[in-house]
Amino acid sequence: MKIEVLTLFPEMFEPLNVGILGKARQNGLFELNLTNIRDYSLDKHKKVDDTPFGGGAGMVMTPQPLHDAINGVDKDHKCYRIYLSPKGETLSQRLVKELATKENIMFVCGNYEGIDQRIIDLDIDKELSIGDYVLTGGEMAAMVTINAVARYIDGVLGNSESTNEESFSDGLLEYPQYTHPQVFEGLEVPEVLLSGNHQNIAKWRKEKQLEITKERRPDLLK
Ligand code: 4FM
Repeated sequence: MKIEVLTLFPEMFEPLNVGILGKARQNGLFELNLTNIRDYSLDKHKKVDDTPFGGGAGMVMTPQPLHDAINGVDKDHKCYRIYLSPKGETLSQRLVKELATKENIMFVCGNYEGIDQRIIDLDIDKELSIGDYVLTGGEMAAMVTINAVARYIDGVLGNSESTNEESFSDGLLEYPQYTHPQVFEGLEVPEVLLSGNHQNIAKWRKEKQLEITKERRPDLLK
C-alpha cells in the first residue's frame, strides 16, 4: 500500500516512524510520502490561507495550493482521496477494513477553519471523521486512520498481535487479560485461567465479553 499525506505540518507525522508501524515501513510493507501543501503555493509569500467570504472567525485554506498539491502528487487519480473533518462519515472498524483494501490512499489535512468547499467538491473522494470532537487540524486524525488501516496490511502484525481475536472481530468488546504475578496488591487472577481447561477458559472469556459489552456498549449487541 502507498499512502500520500498532504499537510502544512509534515513534522507532525514523526510518530509513524516508531514501533510496529515504523518497522513495517522499514520492511517496505507500506510506503508513506509526506507533501507540504505550502510548497505548491504560487503566492509570492507562500500564503496558503485567507479570510472567509461572508465573514466569520479565523482563516480558510485557499484552493490553489491544495488543488495543485493533490493533482500534482496524484496526477492520474490513482489514490482514494480522503479529507479529514468532523463533518465526515465516522470511522469504524468496518470502514478501516474497507480502506485496507485500497492500493493507494491520500489523506488531505486541513488546518485553521478548514478548506475551501470547492476542493472537497472537485478533488476529494471521501470526507472522514474520527469522532465527534474538534481537533486543530486533520493531522492527528490522519495518523489515527493510518495506524488502524496499517494493522490490516499483510505482515504488519505478528502472530501474537493478529486482528483475529481482538475487540470488534466478533462484534463484542474484549475480555480482560491477566499476566504474572498471580497475586498483585492482593488481587488474584481468576481461578479458571489457571485451570488449564481450555473449554472452560473459552466459555469464561465469552461470558466476560457479553457482560462488558452489555454494560458499556449495549448498542453493539443490537
Ligand atoms: C477542524 C478540520 C475543523 C476541519 C478540523 C475543520 C477531525 C475529526 C478534525 C480538524 N478530522 N475527525 N474530528 N479535524 O477535528 O477527522 Cl472546519
